[in-house]
Amino acid sequence: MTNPLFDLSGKTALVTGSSRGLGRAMAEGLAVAGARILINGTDPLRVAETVSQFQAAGHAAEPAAFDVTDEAQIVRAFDTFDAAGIAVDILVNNAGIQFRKPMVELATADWQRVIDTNLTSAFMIGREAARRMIARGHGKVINIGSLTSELARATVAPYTVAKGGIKMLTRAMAAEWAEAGIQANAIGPGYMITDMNQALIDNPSFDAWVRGRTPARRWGKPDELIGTAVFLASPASNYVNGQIIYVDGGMSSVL
Ligand code: GCO
Repeated sequence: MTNPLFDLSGKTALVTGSSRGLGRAMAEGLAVAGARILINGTDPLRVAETVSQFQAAGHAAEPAAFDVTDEAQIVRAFDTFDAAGIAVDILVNNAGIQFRKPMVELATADWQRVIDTNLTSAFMIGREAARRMIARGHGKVINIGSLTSELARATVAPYTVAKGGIKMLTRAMAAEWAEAGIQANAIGPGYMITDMNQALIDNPSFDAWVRGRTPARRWGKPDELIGTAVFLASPASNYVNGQIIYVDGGMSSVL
């Protein structure tokens, strides 16, 4: 018996970057809680394969393949949702890339690509979703930040800046949209076991640093974000706004 506070039955969630990694884990968790998932990625074939896997698992899922950095594709995607009678009740701005290089060696184009993918996309997609959520008087926006929303690490400046921006964009969304019944919040994952981090996990000294620097003494697993995602997507968080919840084993809380 699902507690109605955490029940997403009848809701539709758009999760960007949900064909793999953290986005896929959160999408699966929202589906288990009852939501229909719009699976997003840039590769239509990979999106279709993910949709098939979700449906085979008994989850309601539809494809929503578009490039989160392309404003025209975002607008077209939401127009398609409108035409199909699909209301996005929950938006999870998860899509993101990493690019590790010292700033003095960093090309501006690489800087911009990370900012566009990890931050500007959340603004553009959030704007399209909010225009419709405001009209309906309710909605949930969950932006995916990072430990680096709070703390900087050398060689990941554009990622850090983008994720710091995600924290403040979340507050800006709360400032403008809360009175319309929209709750905008963020999740700040710590060092999680993902493809993006595999090179770090495989590096013995970096692996030891993460384990030593994290009170939980381990890397996080993608499915450990599900509880926070379901909470922020559900009625349980109807009076929570502008917050970022760190799911990081305690790393951001200690020296
Ligand atoms: C890095 C990592 C981090 C993690 C995560 C930490 O190079 O330091 O990629 O950025 O992915 O974002 O919260």
